[in-house]
Amino acid sequence: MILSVSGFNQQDNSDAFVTCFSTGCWTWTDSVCISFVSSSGRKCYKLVAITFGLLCILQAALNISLRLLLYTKPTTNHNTQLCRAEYSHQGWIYFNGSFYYISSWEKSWQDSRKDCLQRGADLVIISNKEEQEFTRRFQKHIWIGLSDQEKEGTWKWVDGTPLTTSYWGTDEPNNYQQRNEDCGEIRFYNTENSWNDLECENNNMWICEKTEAL
Ligand SMILES: [Ca+2]
Ligand SMILES: [Ca+2]
Ligand SMILES: [Ca+2]
Repeated sequence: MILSVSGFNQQDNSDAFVTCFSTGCWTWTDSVCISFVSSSGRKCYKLVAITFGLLCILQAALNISLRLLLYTKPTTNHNTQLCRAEYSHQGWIYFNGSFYYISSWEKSWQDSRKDCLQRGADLVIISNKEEQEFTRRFQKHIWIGLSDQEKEGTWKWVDGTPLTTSYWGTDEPNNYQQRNEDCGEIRFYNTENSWNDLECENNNMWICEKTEAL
């Protein structure tokens, strides 16, 4: 007897084939299920596998695209704007990559520095001409983060870096009248070379600087 099931042909010499209509499969007489896949079924499986693979690739491409879209500068810019707004609200001025806090009263150089440190900043370090111009615009005598307290005549910024480009006023620094002038201030604010060395115990206004770290 020959059985034909969905394209499957089988010679059954022992008459051992029986059907199992309840489960929709074919079984041998010992109840072992015959597993077979028709040629049209194989094609169907291949099509499903290829479609699934393509869907996976599309999903991966979509995920990568979304990540690239989310990791963009607008988010950073948004955070930067929020940060600037917050600092501005607290009285800081933003200029060229740093926030500056201008005091409204006077203290010694050391106490001024202490105030800056408590604000998470330090006395201003003047790194270029633009920053030098910025510090002059307040038209006040202002402590800056410069001193030669460690070694007379060797001027250093508060972060320990040596002074390279300077804006000393005429004949400054001079330890005027043999005074121990070890701290730097903006004094001659009407000229570009506005710096003076002064005794650190004098009271001045001061500028704190906090570098923008975003
Ligand atoms: Ca600076
Ligand atoms: Ca000195
Ligand atoms: Ca001086």
